Amino acid sequence: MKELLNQIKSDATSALCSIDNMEQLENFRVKYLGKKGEITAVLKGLGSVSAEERPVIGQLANEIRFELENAITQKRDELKQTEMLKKLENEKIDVTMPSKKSEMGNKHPLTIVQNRLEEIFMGMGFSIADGPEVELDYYNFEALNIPKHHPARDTQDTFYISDDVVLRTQTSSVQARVMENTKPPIRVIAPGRVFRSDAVDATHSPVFHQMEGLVVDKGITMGDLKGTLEIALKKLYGDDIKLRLRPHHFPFTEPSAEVDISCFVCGGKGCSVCKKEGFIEILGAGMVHPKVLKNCGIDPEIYSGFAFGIGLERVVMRSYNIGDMRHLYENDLRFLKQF
Ligand code: 2NL
Repeated sequence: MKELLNQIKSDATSALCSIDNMEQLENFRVKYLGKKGEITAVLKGLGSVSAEERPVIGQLANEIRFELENAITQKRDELKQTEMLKKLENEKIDVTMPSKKSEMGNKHPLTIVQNRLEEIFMGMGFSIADGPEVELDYYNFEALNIPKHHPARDTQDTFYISDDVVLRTQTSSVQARVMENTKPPIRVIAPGRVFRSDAVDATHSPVFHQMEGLVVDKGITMGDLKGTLEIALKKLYGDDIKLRLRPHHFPFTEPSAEVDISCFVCGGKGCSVCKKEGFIEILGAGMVHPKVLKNCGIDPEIYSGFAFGIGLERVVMRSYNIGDMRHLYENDLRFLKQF
C-alpha cells in the first residue's frame, strides 16, 4: 500500500509539472482526488488493510491528498497569472497611434430652413413653442373650430390613435395650448413634425414639417399680419420680393388669405420655377377666428390676433430647387452633403 501511495505521489508530481492549462489541471484533479480518483480509491480501500497498518496508510494518504490539493491551488494561481499577462499583452493599447479621422457633418436642409425662420422670428420678438406630436383631438381640431364631420378631419387625412387622440395634423395644436395658458400679449412660433395619412410621392409624405405663428394682443389687425409677414419673407428671400394676399378660407381664421411672393428667380416675369405665374404661393394666414380665441380662454371682445402656417418642405424644395420630396427623407449622403 505504502509503495502504491508513493508511486501515485511521484507520478502525480511529475504529471503536474507538464500541465499548462486549466482544462488539464481539472483532469488532473479528477484523476487523483475525484470521487473515483486514485487517492480516494486508497482511502476507500482502508477497510481491507490490517488494523496496525491502517492509521499509518490513512495518514500517509491524507498527507498526499493535502499536498496535491495545495499543489493544485498553487498551479491554478500560476495559470491564472499567465493568462492575465497574456491578455494584457494582447490588449495593449498604443496611445501614440494616430486617431481615426472624424468627419464633420452638416445640417439637413430642413433644419437649415427651420433654423433660419426661427432666427428671423426670434429677431422680431417671437418665442418658440413646443408641444406633443400625439395630441388630443380637442387641441388639433375642436379648439380650432374644426367641428366633427369637417372634411379636414376625414380619416383619410388623420391618423387616429383612438376616438379622441390623433397624430397632430398641424402645429396649431401647440398654439391653442399656448393661448389656453398665457395671458396676451402672445408672440409665438411653433415649428415641428406633423402627420397626415397620405401616400408617398414627389410632393407628399405622411410625415412632414410645418411652422405656424401666432400673435394675440389688443388691437392686432390684418395690417400687422401683412407687415410682419412682409418683413419676415423679405429677410428670407431678399428685399426685392413683393407680397400678394389672395382671399381664402380656413376654419380657424376669418378673414383668411393665401400669401404669395413674387418669384425670387424671375422677379415676376414668369419662369419655370413659378410656372409662368410670376408669383409663388408660400403660406396660409388670417385673423384668428373669434370662436378660436374664445375656445382657448381669450376674450375676443378685448383681444384679436393673426396666425399663419408655412409648410417647410415646400420652402426647402423651392429654395434649393429640389424636384422630389423623397430626397429629403432618404438619408442618401450624396444628396445630404450638398447643403
Ligand atoms: C397653411 C395654413 C394656417 C393657421 C395656420 C392658426 C392657428 C391658431 C389659430 C388660428 Cl392657434 N390659426 N393657424 C392659420 C391660418 C393658416 O396654415 O397653409 N399651412 C401650411
